[in-house]
Amino acid sequence: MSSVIRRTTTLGVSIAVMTIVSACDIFSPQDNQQSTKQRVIVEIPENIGGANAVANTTTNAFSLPSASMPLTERLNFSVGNSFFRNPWVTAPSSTTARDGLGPYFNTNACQNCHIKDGRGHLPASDDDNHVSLLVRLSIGPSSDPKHSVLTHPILGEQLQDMAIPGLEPEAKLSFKYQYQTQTLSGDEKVELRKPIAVIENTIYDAPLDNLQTSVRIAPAMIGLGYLAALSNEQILANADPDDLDKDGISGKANTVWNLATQSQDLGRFGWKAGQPNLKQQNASAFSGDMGLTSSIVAHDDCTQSQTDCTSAINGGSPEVSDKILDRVTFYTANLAVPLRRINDETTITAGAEIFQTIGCADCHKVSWQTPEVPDMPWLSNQTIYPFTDLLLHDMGEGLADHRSEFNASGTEWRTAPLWGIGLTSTVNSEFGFLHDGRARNLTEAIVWHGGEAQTSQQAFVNLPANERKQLLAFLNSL
Ligand code: HEC
Ligand code: HEC
Ligand SMILES: [Ca+2]
Ligand SMILES: [Ca+2]
Ligand SMILES: [Ca+2]
Repeated sequence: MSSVIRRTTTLGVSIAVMTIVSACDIFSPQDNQQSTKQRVIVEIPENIGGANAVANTTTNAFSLPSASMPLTERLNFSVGNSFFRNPWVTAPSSTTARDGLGPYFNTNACQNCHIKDGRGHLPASDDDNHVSLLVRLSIGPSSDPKHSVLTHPILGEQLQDMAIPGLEPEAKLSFKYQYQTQTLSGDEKVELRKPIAVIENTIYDAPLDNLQTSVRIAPAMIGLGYLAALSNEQILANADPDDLDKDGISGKANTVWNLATQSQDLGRFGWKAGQPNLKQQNASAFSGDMGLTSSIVAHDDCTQSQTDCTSAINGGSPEVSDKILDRVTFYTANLAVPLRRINDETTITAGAEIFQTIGCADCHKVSWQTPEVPDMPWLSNQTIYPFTDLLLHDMGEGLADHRSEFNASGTEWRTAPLWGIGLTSTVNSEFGFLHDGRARNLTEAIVWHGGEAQTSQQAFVNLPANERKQLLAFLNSL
């Protein structure tokens, strides 16, 4: 251990801060108390996206291809981009490669939700639309390993509030909010809002008594090929479902159904890690969000009761060819991570240290090494800084959606990656943080943390105001 600096926070707790020379400096916690847990503080470089990072601070910051991708692959990327960006149309149509939208759908292009390859948001006002999010539905957990939930008998697994001409959409969706105020040290007041989905005018008199809903905004698309490349073993190495090391953090992997292999697999994509890989995630988006079938998900979100839906004309079987699904999947694996912007090094470095000292990095795992990636060698052997362990954590009652998804309970969420988060408002002026976009800024997002993150959240709330600013400056540099 090269140097150990002891300092005292306002919590009155002594925290050991270590400057690191090598990765083998790992220190195992001697004490069960999280407040005295000793953590290795790593230095975080400007390049958090390995050999494929890009230097861009414009509204296109999330839309650039992996920098080391060979020129010969650029065409695949741009074909994928066009099927991600351009609208799909209703069948029958002369543009047979992109028809078959609906019968029920949320919107007609991936990009309408993943705005500029970034995230979605809640409606900014009553007049604004709610296109860049979706509402998952269920009536209970499923005991069948093949199904994430017990689906609603009439409305299926997702609410689609759009329909092709001649059909009525499943319902009318709007939001109301519950507000509360939290006070941080220095008497800083933070107003928190929680969205509640209001579902009205449901078709086929669908009963809503046992309905469970989960509102989710579209997440940003950067660095996903790297996260897909990590091996299940790498991810499981950080899991501690029974918190055997008693540090208060019990990350667990979701176990989901892999449709291609017809077997259980580790979940890694989506806010509850409900999807095992990018191809299945994308096929599910085509089907659930846009009503487009593929070889992986060969059905729309039509239930047997929705006879209008089952009898509507389709755009071929499947509607999305394997070639297009593959190109879109290639695209989603190759959106580059932007370099950090370190404009005030002292402040940002101090913030990076606080981030690790108060336990944020216990879940937002700072760095990973990608293994060999045979089909995309430019993603191989890279040190990346996504700030996620890709595991599920109990985040407490405040963030709970009370809806399970495979092994993820109603209070569990996958640690959200934080790379690129400082460019969120540059990419799109409308945005929200956390799964349902409730947080209007990073402070709100952190204050919502509860459950396993409670100790860390409390430390944030109690930090002197200038240290909170340093932490936020660090997050904004990502
Ligand atoms: C209606 C809005 C919407 C549309 C349209 C949409 N998405 Fe998404 N996307 C989401 C939401 C919400 C999530 C998170 C889902 C979850 O939590 O299960 C998501 C998650 C993803 C993820 C996983 C990201 C991660 O970090 O885990 C990928 C990849 C993705 N979408 C690709 C696509 C593709 C490809 C399309 C078009 C075929 C598409 N999406 C269309 C809303 C949308
Ligand atoms: C116990 C694990 C855990 C700890 C500790 C933790 N987080 Fe998180 N963090 C999560 C999870 C899980 C989410 C996603 C929650 C959700 O969307 O409901 C998240 C979400 C976030 C988000 C929003 C990301 C987005 O894309 O919208 C930010 C910002 C964030 N965390 C920062 C922090 C900071 C700063 C700390 C330390 C004060 C911290 N987190 C501590 C697990 C953790
Ligand atoms: Ca269709
Ligand atoms: Ca539906
Ligand atoms: Ca633990």
